[in-house]
Amino acid sequence: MSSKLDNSAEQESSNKQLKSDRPNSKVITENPQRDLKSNTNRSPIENLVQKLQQTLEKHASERQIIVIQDFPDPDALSSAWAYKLIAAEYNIEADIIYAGIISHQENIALVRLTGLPAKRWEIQNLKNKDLSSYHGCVLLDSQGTNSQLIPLVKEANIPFVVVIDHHSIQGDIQADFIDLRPQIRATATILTQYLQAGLLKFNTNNQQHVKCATALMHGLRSDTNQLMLAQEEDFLAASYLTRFYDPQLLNAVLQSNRSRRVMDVIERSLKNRIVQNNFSLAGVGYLRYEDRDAIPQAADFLVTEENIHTAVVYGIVHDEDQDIELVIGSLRTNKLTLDPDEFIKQAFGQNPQGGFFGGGRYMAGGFEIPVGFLGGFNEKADYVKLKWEVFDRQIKQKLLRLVNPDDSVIHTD
Ligand SMILES: [Mn+2]
Repeated sequence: MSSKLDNSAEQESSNKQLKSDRPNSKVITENPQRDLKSNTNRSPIENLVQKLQQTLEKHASERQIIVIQDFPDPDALSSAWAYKLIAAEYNIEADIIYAGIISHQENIALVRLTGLPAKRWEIQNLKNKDLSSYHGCVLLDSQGTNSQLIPLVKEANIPFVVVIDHHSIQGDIQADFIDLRPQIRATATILTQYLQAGLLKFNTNNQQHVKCATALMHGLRSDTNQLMLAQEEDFLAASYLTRFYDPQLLNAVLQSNRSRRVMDVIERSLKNRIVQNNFSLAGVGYLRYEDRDAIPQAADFLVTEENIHTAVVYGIVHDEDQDIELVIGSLRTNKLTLDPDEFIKQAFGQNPQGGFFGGGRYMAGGFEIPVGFLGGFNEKADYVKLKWEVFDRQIKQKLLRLVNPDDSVIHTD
C-alpha cells in the first residue's frame, strides 16, 4: 500500500512555499501532554511520526537494506545510521549499503571516528550479491536515482518500505511510508525530528547514541552550509542534538585536511573556469573514481569568487578497475532565485528511460551522465584529449544556453 504524501504544493516556488508551510511545520517538543494515539489536533509531523511508527510495527523483525547514494555524504550517512538505530527498536535489522566510494576526506573521517556502520559493496561483485534475505528497501536522503544498487533491488523484487528525503521530487516512487520535504534543509533534520518525537530516546550514557548524534549534527551542518542556510526546523533539530553530541568528536571530523589530489582538482577548476553572467563554469578533465568528491569541493571554492553567484564544476570520472566512465558535475549557488534542481533538469534533460541526469536541493545540485559508447580506456593521448574536449564543449554548450539570457530559457535575473 502506498501512502504517498501530496507534494504537489511543494513543487511551487520555494519562497512562497516556505511562508505557507511555516505555521504548520511545528517541530515536536517534548511535551508530556502530547499523545500520539489521539487523533485530535495532531500536527503534520506528528502524523508522519505515527505513520512511520505503524510502518515499522508492520515490518517488525524483518531485514532491510538501506541504500544510500554511491558517494555518500554526511547527511545520508548520519540519517541512515539514525534510521538503523530506530529500526532496531522494532527488531528490524537494517544494513547501510553503498555501491560507490566514500571519498571526501571529512566523510572518511566521520565514518572512521564514529564507527558509522556503513558497508561498501563493490560494483564488480554486485551481480553475485544475494539480496533475497532482505524484505524491504529503505531510501534516505535519496529517491533511488543516485545508486547503482537500485536496479538490483528492483530486479530482486524488494519493495521500498521507507523513503525519507529533502531533495526535490525526482519522479514517481511507491513505498509504505514516504516523507519528502524539500523545504527542509537536511534529511538529518527530519530524522532528528523523529528521534525527538520519541521513536528512539537518545541517552548520553550510550556511546552509539552520542556518536550518531554527532554524525547527525555534522550531516545537518554540512547540508546547511554550517547552519547559515538553516531554517527554524534545522535549528530546532540542531538544538536538540546539542544535548547528546560530542563537540570534540565533531571538531576532529572537521579538522581533516584536503588531500593533494583534491587541491590539484581545485587548481584545475580555477585555471579552466570561464565566467559569464556571474556564473563560473569549469571542466576539470579526467579524475580518478576515488577523487570524485573533489568536484563539489571545487564548486564550493569557485562560488566564493567576487561577483560569482553560481559555480558548476564537472569532469570525467574514470574507474580503471571497472572501466566505468561518467561525467560528474556539481552546482553550487548563492542566488536565491536560482533553483538548482530546475536548472540541472533544464540543462541536461532526460535519458532514454525518462530519468533526469541529475537534480538538486536548496543551493546545490549535481549530475551524472554516462559516457556510454565512448567510455573506456584508450592509450592514445590525442584520443583521450579529443574525447574530453567533446564532452567539455557539449556540457558548456548546454549550460551556456541557460546562463546566457539571450536564449531566455531561464531568467536568472
Ligand atoms: Mn541531504
